[in-house]
Amino acid sequence: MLNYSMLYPRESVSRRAVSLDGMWKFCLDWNSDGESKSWQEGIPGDDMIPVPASFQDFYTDKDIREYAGDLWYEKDIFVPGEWKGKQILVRFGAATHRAVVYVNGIKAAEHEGGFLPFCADVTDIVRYNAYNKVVVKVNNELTVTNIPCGQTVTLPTEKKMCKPYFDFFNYSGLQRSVWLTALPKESVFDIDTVNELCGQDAKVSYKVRTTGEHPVTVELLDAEGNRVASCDGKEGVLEVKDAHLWKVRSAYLYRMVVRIVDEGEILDEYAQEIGIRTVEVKGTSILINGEPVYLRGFGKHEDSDIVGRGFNIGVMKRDFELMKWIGANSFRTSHYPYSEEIYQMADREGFLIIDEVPAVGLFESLMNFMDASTGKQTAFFEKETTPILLQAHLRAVEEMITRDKNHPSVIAWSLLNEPETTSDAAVPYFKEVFDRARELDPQKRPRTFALVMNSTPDKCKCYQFSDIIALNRYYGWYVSGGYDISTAEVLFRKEMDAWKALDLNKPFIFTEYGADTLSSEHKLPSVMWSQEYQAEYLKMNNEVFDSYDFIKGEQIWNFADFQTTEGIMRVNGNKKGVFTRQRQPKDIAYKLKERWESLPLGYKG
Ligand code: EVA
Repeated sequence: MLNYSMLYPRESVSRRAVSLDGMWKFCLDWNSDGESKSWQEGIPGDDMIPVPASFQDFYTDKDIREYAGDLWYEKDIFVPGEWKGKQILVRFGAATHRAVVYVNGIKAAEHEGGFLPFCADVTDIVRYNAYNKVVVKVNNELTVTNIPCGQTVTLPTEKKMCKPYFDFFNYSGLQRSVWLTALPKESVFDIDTVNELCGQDAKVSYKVRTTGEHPVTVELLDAEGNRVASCDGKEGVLEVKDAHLWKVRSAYLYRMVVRIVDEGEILDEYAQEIGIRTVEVKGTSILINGEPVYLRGFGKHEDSDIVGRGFNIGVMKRDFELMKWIGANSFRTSHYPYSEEIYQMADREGFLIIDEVPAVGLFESLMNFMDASTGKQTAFFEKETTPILLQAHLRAVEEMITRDKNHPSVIAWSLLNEPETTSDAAVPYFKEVFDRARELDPQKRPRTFALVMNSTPDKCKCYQFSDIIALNRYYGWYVSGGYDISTAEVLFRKEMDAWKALDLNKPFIFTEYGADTLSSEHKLPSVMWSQEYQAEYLKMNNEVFDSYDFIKGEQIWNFADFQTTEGIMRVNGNKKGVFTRQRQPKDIAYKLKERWESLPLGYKG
């Protein structure tokens, strides 16, 4: 059980939230001895850096961009005197990949895992009506005992270097917003909601956890602010007459107001938006509100120029505008849970999210995208350290589901990306992860994981855990690319026929397919890497998708070009974007728009 609340910071009659975003003092710890020099009391130098942002792309020195180790941040924060008697928290949207927080030199929190929020309870540490020094030691090294997996090596220069088992740059630092919050001593800690449709009406069952014993009341307000239902108690049912459903690309949000009351006095009030919708997998269909949907959209990244993986509110807005323009209805948060603001936007815009935990790189290879196509096996789950990895993985699943369970946009959990699945040792590991997700999710949403190329119907030992089978397939790129694309199609159909023969009676979706394409390259006739080839690749893949009625979605890899580790397979990053990294369309964007706008929502339903 988590010992801090995952609720997004919001103000109310009883709550205060002050943004700590902005410039923070910053320094690197080249000798890993910051603590012995008492940096927890204040860090040296006068460099400053923006938060939220990845630290890497601001500097001109390659040693800094590639730095692996501890990064130190510092900020003086003012705690108002009126907050005395409240619970005071410093809340980090994320610290990649692990952090220790000190306030006024005293250790206040420690967190492992780089893509989910945590709080430091500083109630007993802070001085009121005064400035307090927050120092954060973030570490960005990769290991096989935490997700995402990779190695950290020492070079002949004695500098450390991260070697990811995954295909995105190891951006790190304080990449999401930081808040200073004040909560009443007795506060709302967690909220569960479950929707049920009954004809025109709906029932929203809820469960509220608080930190005390006073009674709870709950109100549901419609989009105009009218009260449409209410209920007393920590558990209850809100009966909504003529419910306005949250639908795909046609969202409707209610406001759920939870109060802790003491004889008319409000001890705490927390309001969050919810959407009334159901999600279910039935046979080969994915049903939202009982109606079939065909997913069209993207695998994405949080990635942009200069700020790297740092949450960028402008890029978020642009991305949603592009997704609407192109006729997408969904995306996967490959390969880690995204910033909370992105889910809030998806809730408002009616996009469907497959929410992915950062379990990527569970396949021992520095070029897994290549090696998996060759059938390489790595016995990843047979390591001595696997039990430690599993604990970190389960913890991330718990944090993700607790954080995201009330978003109407979240329709499925992706519990791993491209793990090794061909050895028996993977099976018990998967079972624990999938069981835990089911247990934690009050809405019992479908669970899935993205199957790598070598997880074929004859070799994969884990697909049975998935409620939706999600395939990452690169026929025509890593397998038989270019003029050989007709071979790729034959192999692709052969694999799909084998899946069909298993008669799993489950929906299949493609969570990845794509071809690297340089926005500068045109060639007639096509060659690989040209925009013309990206179009041929798309056409072949679409024809295969359209030939199987159990295929219920396509999420192309990737929404935009993104940064990776440098290497012979990557041209200053992965270029499979439908849009450039600057969010301008490649030619293929127009073809996708044409296709996606012509596909009915319930295609093959
Ligand atoms: C690729 N293939 O090769 C992608 C990777 C991605 O970027 C994969 O899941 O199989 C991975 O991360 O372009």
